[in-house]
Amino acid sequence: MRSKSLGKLLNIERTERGAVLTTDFGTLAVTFHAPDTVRVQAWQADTERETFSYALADRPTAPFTVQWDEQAGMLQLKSDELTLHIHKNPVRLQFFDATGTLLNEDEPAFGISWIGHQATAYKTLQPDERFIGMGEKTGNLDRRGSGFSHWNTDFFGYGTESDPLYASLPFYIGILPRSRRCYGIFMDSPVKSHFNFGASNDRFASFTVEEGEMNYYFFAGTTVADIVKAYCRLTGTIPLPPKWSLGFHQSRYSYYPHHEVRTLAQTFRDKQIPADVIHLDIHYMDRYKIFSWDKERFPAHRQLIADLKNMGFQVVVICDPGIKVEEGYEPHDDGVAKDVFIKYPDGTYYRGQVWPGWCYFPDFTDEKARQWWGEKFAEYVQSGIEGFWNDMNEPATWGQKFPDLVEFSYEGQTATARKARNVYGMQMARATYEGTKKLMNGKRPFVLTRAAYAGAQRYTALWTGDNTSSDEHMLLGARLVSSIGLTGIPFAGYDVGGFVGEPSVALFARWIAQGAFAPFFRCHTMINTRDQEPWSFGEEAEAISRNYISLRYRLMPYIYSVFYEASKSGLPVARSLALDNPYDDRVYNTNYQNEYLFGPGLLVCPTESTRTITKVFLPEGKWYYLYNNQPYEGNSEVLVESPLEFLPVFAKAGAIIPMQSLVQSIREAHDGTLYLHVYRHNGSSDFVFYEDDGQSYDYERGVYHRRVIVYQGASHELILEAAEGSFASTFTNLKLILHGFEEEIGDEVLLNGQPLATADEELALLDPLPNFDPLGKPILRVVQQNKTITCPLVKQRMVFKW
Ligand code: NBV
Repeated sequence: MRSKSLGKLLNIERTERGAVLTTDFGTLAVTFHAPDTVRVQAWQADTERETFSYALADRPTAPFTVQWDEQAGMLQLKSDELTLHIHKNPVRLQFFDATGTLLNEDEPAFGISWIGHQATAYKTLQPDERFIGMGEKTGNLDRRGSGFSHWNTDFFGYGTESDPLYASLPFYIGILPRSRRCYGIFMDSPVKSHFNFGASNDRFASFTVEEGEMNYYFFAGTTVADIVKAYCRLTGTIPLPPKWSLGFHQSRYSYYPHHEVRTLAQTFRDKQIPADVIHLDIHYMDRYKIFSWDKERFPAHRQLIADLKNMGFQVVVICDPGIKVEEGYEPHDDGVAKDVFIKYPDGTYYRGQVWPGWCYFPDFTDEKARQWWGEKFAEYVQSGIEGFWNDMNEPATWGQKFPDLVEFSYEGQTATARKARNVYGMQMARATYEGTKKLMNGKRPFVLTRAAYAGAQRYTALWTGDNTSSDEHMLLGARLVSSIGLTGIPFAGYDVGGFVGEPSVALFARWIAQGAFAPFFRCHTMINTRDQEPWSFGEEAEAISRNYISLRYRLMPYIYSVFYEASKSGLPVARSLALDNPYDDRVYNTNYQNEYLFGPGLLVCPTESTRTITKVFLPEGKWYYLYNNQPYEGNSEVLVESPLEFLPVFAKAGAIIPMQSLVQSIREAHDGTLYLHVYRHNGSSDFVFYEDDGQSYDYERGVYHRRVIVYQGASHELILEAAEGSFASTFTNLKLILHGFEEEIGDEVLLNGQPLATADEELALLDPLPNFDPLGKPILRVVQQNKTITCPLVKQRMVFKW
């Protein structure tokens, strides 16, 4: 069998915003989806065409026009942001931006080719071209020279180069350092796919779908952020999560019986280590049967959950998709009666083995089954549970050989596992989200998933599965979460401390510090491992854990605002440095590739537990070492001390970081003061501060408090624009903390023209640790010296000038 590519143009049919081109081998359709987005589809006469995609968010686009210009050898389609050249013989594509700069082109010889039913788009590899994204993929930040497959896989104890893992997010961003341009490509097919970024070849980057239509979206944008946003316009953004889910989560496989759980909760409170969530893994169930409780281990689960709530804890329960084949077990009997399980082509139910034994599997690609699944959560919801952890949804079965011929409804179109597998987990998360949302009377559910496909962000957060307790995995986790963020899922995290194996004291302490700056922050570990709570590794690790978890809680106004931004635009919470500095080689240096911005203002530099001095890369601009305000010029590589008690973190000059007083859980009231940290710079910066009740959907009706904060460095002005929305802020006082000015600000500043006294204050973001070193090792200076201004916080515009 030989490969064959799209052939000579035979016929062009003009469509509303594109064209359908028939060639002597295969058909191509191009459609402008938005001014910066072109959809490309290619098929052969016997290809099964797509009629819908689970990835798309169906957001309408504003009207726009596409110019059509047909010439002898070429057809040109042009919007304000993107120009497409379609060469006629053979049919090949070139994409240009608004300035006429080439962004991407088909490999001239291969274009879109088929080998049998397998379709591949070949793109000319450009000199120095880099590739980022691809979601939950191991390896380096720059994907050049690597290849990946998308096939959701339960990979216990995966390695730092293993592929594929649990989630399929087939979207990447091409970076062209020579022309300083970038573009994005999302191949929207859940069928098993393969991406090659110049692996084992120096000629092309390619993406392959094993069968069905070649279907991809091309995005043009001036910045990487534009491209991520364009991808999220297409595939959707997160709903605002319940605020408690941004707190600290403690998990293990598994906490039981009930008194263990109570002791766990009480220990957090006794030790004054903030926490909001306890996860119950599979042992809470009666012999692993979903929607049941083990009555011996949890004889009064409703009481337990209510008591935990009174202590400020939410309970998240694990939910596996397998329904035990057992007559008399309600979900089994009801599922059979309602016919919601996936089947073999002969109409008999598929059975696979997982925790409960032989199981049937709900067909989450069927509306009826999603509905059925969603309703099954009634008991959990009545018990007070608001968080649902979807595991094993690749789907995973013992033997890991899910038969290809098993059939799924696929919204009435019938598809085998070859097509449905990669969307199964996402549709489980959707069924869980939609079902529990309906049951929760206007409260926001929290859903966490292991398996995902593009667009899953609309329903769920994601964690990176069964990692391992090692420094490499800790650093990989930072990279995975940044990469998942680039592909539309901002709410992501890893098992802090590692799932498989046991961390050293130092590794645990370091990991928890890093995890405090992960969008989803949870400690979790495997069955039969040693305890892995913040106090399980001795006093020093406990003090470090307390410090970093507390810092996260104090940062909550900032973190929640950053999540708000993610919910609006799709911008990640943990932002690879490639987002703002795509053309700087140092970003991709393997020594620096784990660094990221947590929100717009904090630079986090993950480093091994054993490294007491770390070389970090500081991008363009100016940076302040978080703990003591020490300024650093950016565009530099610097050595910083990194003893365990200090993870290197820097605030960006111009950063505006709202903080609050320390609380032990999200629902505990803070002291009413908004601590607004502003880091000196000469330029202009802004931040959107956002608040709402943190738990309902009332914000959709305007019940929120949103205010733009602008800092004009050159004119020494800080402007809090008038607050929008009908939510009354929980903050009534404002304390401005001006970093980097020292004595330059006098005794007074002006607020709306009226003088206001300043103060000189010392501030510590971390508590000093007891000195654990018998030799009295030097501890870094952790105290910042700042100018502060305190005043009532009002809704009206507030202009500070100094
Ligand atoms: O439910 C047990 C585990 C869970 O703790 C883990 O987080 C999942 O990734 N689960 C996998 C089942 C298999 C464990 C070997």
